[in-house]
Order: sequence, then structure tokens, then C-alpha cells
Amino acid sequence: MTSRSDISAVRAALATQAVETPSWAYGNSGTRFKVFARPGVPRTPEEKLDDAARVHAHTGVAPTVALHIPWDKVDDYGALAAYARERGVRLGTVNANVFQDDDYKLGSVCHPDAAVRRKALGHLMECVDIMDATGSRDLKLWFSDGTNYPGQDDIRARQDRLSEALAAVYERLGDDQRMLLEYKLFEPAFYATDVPDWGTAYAHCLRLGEKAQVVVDTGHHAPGTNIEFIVAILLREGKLGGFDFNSRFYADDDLMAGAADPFQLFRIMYEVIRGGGFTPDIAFMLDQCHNIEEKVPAVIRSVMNVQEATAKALLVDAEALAAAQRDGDVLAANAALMDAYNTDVRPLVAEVRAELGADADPVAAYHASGYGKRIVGERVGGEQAGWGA
Ligand code: AOS
Ligand code: ZN
Ligand code: ZN
Repeated sequence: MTSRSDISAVRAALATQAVETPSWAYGNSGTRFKVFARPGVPRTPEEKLDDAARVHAHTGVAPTVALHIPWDKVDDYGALAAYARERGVRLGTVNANVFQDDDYKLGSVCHPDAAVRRKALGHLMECVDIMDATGSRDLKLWFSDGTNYPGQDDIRARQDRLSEALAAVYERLGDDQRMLLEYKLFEPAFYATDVPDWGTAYAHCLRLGEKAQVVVDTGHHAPGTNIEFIVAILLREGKLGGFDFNSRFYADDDLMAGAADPFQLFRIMYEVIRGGGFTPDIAFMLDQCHNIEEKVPAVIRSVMNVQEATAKALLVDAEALAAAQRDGDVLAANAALMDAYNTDVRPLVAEVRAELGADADPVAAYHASGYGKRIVGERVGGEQAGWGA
């Protein structure tokens, strides 16, 4: 059993948690079949920050907001950062977008045409300029690059082009800035994706240096992949930069974190804690789209799900687990994990929120605040975030 002093350590650890919410989760989104517009969605990056600030006010653990360029393009990023600060949040990771121009049909930084590669690299450099203005630490790179048919392009040459672009961006990074390289099994390329797995991302990051880190998007693996194993290995090698949390049932569904498989989220957070990764060095981000549900409470729910999984992982009785493992007591070892997972941590996290000056029941508090109704009245003509056009 977890002792009383352990519980206060768990509570203290939970109070330090920071989950970054994505600006695009607040806008309209959908699938390639249909975008269901929702009244009251933000019309500007500033309004997305207003929504993110609500999430932080109610949960107390969502202090930063990830930007996506050009979806969040503004003239003055310093002013946008100041706007965020006035609302009690900060700008976080800058997500680059080299996947939505006609030019990128055959890829971006891996494209066979040097002119297209230059254009893509120019955008990545612009993103670092934006980080300078916003004070953001991390540049998140996801490339939709890949090929659909065997022989379509040279697999090895594409890796060389990728490597060249990454090296140029790496050179441009400031001392306190990092690049987070995201891998994804598939989509939109069906035959070969240029950064399909953690091994490819790791190899590039290793070659680049310590400012290059791998980011694990939970939706980017084959069904049945043991993601916590990947997390353990990357942490062990000092190469885990962060997470894009979301849920998948079939593919890159980007549903609410902890909705499809809360047990997986717990196992991941356990490995994070076990590997000493529960620190600000790891970016705990959501990468989600809310297509049919109300967006702000969906983000709140996701943050709470991450928080509850973390609480359960922190409750694992490490001594009992280690003893059972030493003794080769398979059932006792498994029980040590399951005891923690099966604990109802909702009262505990409610206390943590109260201590942080947030709300014991954030979703109820959000609905009681009237904010959702107000934005429907005030915001006319909200646009989609960028996905699912
Ligand atoms: C795409 O599948 C990736 O998850 C990226 O993180 C992407 O940039 C993100 O979904 C925001 O557009
Ligand atoms: Zn992602
Ligand atoms: Zn994704």
C-alpha cells in the first residue's frame, strides 16, 4: 500500500504537471469526408488562446499552448506571446507545416526537386524565427513525406535530403531551443513514409546532437505496438523529447487522450516516471481534433485523463514491485501495477486542483461559467483549424 507520506509526494508531483494544449484543437476540424462546423469556435489565434486559458484556469495544469504555422499566423508574435501571458498562459511548441501546399505533392524536405526543398526549409527557418519572438523552446517537425509506389523515388536519397534539411535547421537553433522529430507509421504516403518509426527518428536525432529529440505521438503506431517500451528505450538513451497524446481506435484518429486506452496511457506514464522523465525536459502535449464533441470541455477532459493516468503511475508501489520482480513473482509484480491502475484517483486529483486554485470538477465548472454560451453568442464565422479541408 502507498503510505501517507508517499501520497503527499504524489500530490506534490502532480502539482508540477504541465500538459500543453494544441491551438488546433479549439478550431473546427473533421475528416476528409466532412468538417462539422461548431458555433463559437475561435476566429483568430487570440481567441484560441482565450479558450486555452479557460482550460488552464479550470484544470491548473495546462499552462502552455502549441502553435501551428501558418494556421496561427500573425504579424507580431511577440504581441501574441504577451496576449497569452495576460491570460495566464504561455506560447509553447511551434509546429511547422510543410504538408499543405501543392508544391509538396511529392514531399517537402525530401522532395526530388531542390527548389521545393528550399521552400520547405525556408518555412522551417521561419518557424525558428517565430520561436525567437515567442520565446518557445521546441520546434516540432512532422513530415508528410513519403512515396506511394515502389520505385517512385529513391528511398536512400530521400533520407539524405531529410538529413541535410534537419542539419540546416539544427544549426539555426539557439542554445535553449530544440527540435522534436515526430515519426508516423503511415499517412499520407501508403508505400514508404520517410520518418515512419522511432528508429528512423532516433537515428537522425542521434546524428544531429542533443538538441534533437524524438517525439512520440501515441496515434502513430501499428495496432498492438508496445509504446511504453519505446518510451523506456528513448528515455534510457536520453532521446525522448516529448509526447503528442491522443487516442486511436483505428488509425491517426486524434481523439481525446485516454479515451481509447487509459491503461496504455497509464503504462506510458509509468515508464516516464520510472525513467526519470517526469520533468520539464519532456514536453507533454496533446495533439487532438474534436470533430463531433464540444471542444473546450473535450480538451479539459483530455487534460484530466492525462492527469489521472499520471496519478495512478505515481501511486505504483515501487518497492513492492521491485521485490516481486526480484523474487520472480509474476503475479505479485503484475498486481503491484494493477493495484495502482485500479485506484480511484479522482478525489486525489480534485484535491490537487483545489490546491492549485483550479476546480475540483473542471468540466462542471466550465459549464457553470457560461463561457461556452458566451462564445457562441460572440464569435460569428469561426474557421476550421486546418485539418480535414
Ligand atoms: C500528424 O499526423 C502529426 O500528428 C503532427 O503532429 C501534426 O503536425 C499535428 O497533428 C498538427 O497538425
Ligand atoms: Zn502529432
Ligand atoms: Zn498525427
